[in-house]
Amino acid sequence: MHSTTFLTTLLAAATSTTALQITLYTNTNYGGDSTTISLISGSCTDAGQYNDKVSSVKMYGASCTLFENYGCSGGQFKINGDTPSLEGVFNDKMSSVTCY
Ligand SMILES: [Ca+2]
Repeated sequence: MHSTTFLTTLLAAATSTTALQITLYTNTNYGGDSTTISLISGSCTDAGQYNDKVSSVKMYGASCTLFENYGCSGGQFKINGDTPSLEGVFNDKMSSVTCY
């Protein structure tokens, strides 16, 4: 009985950590075209049609690392909250992302 309760608790915790979403914007200050993508915690997600176009990001509590190339490789930039402008650091560079 104890082990069943423990497993249920673990599953609930695992499910909650996968509920990550971020919104990518093609302009600064959350302007231009945008897309909200769902992410699995710790997995790599490619930017698709937003490749090399992202200028601001909303995080909804997630912490993310942006990558310069597909497959979470190349240069990295870590963001821990909503970021109204990537200019001067990672503007129009993001090709993939990992969040926690
Ligand atoms: Ca890129």
